[in-house]
Amino acid sequence: MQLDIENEAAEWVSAEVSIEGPAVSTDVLQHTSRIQFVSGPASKFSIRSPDNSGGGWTAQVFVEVVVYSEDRFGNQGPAVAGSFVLRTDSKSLEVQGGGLLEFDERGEGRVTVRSPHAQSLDVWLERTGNSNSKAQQRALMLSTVQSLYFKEADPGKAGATPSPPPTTTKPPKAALARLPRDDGVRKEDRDAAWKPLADEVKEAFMHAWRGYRKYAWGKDELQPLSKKGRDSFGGMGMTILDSLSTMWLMGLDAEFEEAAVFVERDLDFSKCTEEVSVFEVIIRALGGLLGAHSLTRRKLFLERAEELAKLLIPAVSSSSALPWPKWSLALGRGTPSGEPTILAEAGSLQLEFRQLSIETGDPSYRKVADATSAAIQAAGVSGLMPVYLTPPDHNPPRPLASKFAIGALADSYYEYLLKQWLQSPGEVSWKDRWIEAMDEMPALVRPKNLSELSAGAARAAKSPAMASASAPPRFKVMQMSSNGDMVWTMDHLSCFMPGMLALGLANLPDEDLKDRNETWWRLAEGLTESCVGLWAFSKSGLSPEFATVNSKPPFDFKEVPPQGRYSFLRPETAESLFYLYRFTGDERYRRWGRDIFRAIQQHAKVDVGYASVKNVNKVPTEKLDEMQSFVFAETFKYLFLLFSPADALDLDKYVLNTEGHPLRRPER
Ligand code: DMJ
Repeated sequence: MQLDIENEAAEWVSAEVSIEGPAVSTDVLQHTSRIQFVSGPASKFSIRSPDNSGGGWTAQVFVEVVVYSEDRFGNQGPAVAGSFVLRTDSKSLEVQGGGLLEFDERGEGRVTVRSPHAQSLDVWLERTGNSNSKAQQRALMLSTVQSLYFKEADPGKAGATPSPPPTTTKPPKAALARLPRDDGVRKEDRDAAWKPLADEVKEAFMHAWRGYRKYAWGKDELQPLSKKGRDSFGGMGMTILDSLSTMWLMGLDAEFEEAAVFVERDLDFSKCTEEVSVFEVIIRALGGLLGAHSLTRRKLFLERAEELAKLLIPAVSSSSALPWPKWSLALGRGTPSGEPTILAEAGSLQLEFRQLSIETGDPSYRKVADATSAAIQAAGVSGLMPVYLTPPDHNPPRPLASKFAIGALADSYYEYLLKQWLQSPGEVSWKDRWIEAMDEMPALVRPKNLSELSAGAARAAKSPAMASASAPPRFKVMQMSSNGDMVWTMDHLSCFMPGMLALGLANLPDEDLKDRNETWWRLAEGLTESCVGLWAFSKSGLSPEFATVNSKPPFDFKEVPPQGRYSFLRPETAESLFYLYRFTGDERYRRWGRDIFRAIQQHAKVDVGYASVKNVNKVPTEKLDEMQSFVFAETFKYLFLLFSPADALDLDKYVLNTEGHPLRRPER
């Protein structure tokens, strides 16, 4: 007979076992025993020091870094075989004794360090000896990496009460339940430590901007290898329009004013004869102008936005009210193509047109947007939608047999359901439709059983140690073909989803949250890790466009097929890191953002900007002669915001369109 008894902590428990015969007269064998549950092998390390209670360590002072080993339940002390060194990414940190750590029987190892100046840096453990593979070392590094903060000596601040992690919006309850161990670092000190990186992102933006300004001013995009401009959107200076809100948020005043002069004097839609993507013009150009208006309240931007919207109205007013895919703004026509309508394109004009009505008081823009939403609804599918609908001149609109996805072709349709509600909180039907879709989302997600996960997590959240033991699985989000088969690929485009979920969780009323809170939060956390994984596991550290996923647990990434190897330096992971950091204050998200930024700096930077990359798994990277305007609008903006204090952009006051342009929300 074998008894399986599990216990979640290393402790003594009494167990009573009685074995009885079938008849009452039979002897009873009864045995009571105390059983000790011991810790398993060390699976985690935490780095602490008694000296950092006042918020960061003081520069120029020797501090002893104590590294504790923990078992998978968070119990300190399992013996650790072998010896380790403490590594750091800081060139200036003095680490005594080469950082060699030896763990005693209590699972503690010590090393003394000193920083000559204020800085934020990472430390991690590395096993000494050469019996460890690179993959093992990397896994150890990823599981042990910790950020340390050194601040300038400031006696006035010593002993100050640590403030809670930065949040401006009601944080998701489940997120708060799992906040990382409070490291006692004050919010201001954390932000100060990340400021140099925020400045580096700003400089990266400026590097690209200088290239665009010098070689492509007034053109839609810069070709950073040939140092020429190209007009991919009819020649409206798209990069300028798409960069406005980023420049304002970064405080690039002179550059912003020069761009404003372009908007006032040189922006000329009558030159745009070529048929261009209606969707892109709406989210980039109209969104860019509206974002600039929301941030500055300058009439100029609203007037030019209104002028553009008027030219776009016929393009989004087909007989079915679904938008035309391409349109000539100057000629006021589009060539009928018979191509299906893309769900994301039909569902991503509403925020911009409705914002125009809010700002101008003219209801006609909202009418157009609502008609398109009604046309999508008239297709008769709710929740998850197929990615294609009938072409715009087909009546009534119908869904076409096509895949279900959250990434390419679908993404911002879901995003705009939630965001229309944030823009107009009185209109709860948007929120309800978003919830309905999100409730169906697990069909595309693996591992599948989210409700079991949330039960485990609820148990885990009772103690911080247990919470850390139940890190969410690295969820993947795939696609499903029209016949219900899984398509085992994950798009980088779907990486906006964790941020969207977090934004929803932070804003949904309690009655909607219920059991969704824990489940969705874990989904957001686990998906974010997978998105970071898409970047981290390529040779260059840049994310491919998509990767295939193994169809069996643990559903790891499998490979990057040749068609998915390129990188446009897309923003979605940085976007989610920004939201997740904002709502949790968990520094992991900033560290991951830093890795992304470093990969961009190292492998995409060229003389006059940042180039798309042909194959993320080939180093040195071969560059492509293009720089998408969303790198200015989103990639650099989200990274900048991730490393900046929360007041750089108040999410209670603004909702960002799908191109990252902040639109003013109503006062609450
Ligand atoms: C951007 O134009 C927008 O974020 C859009 O929603 C999706 N594609 C790009 C960025 O990848």
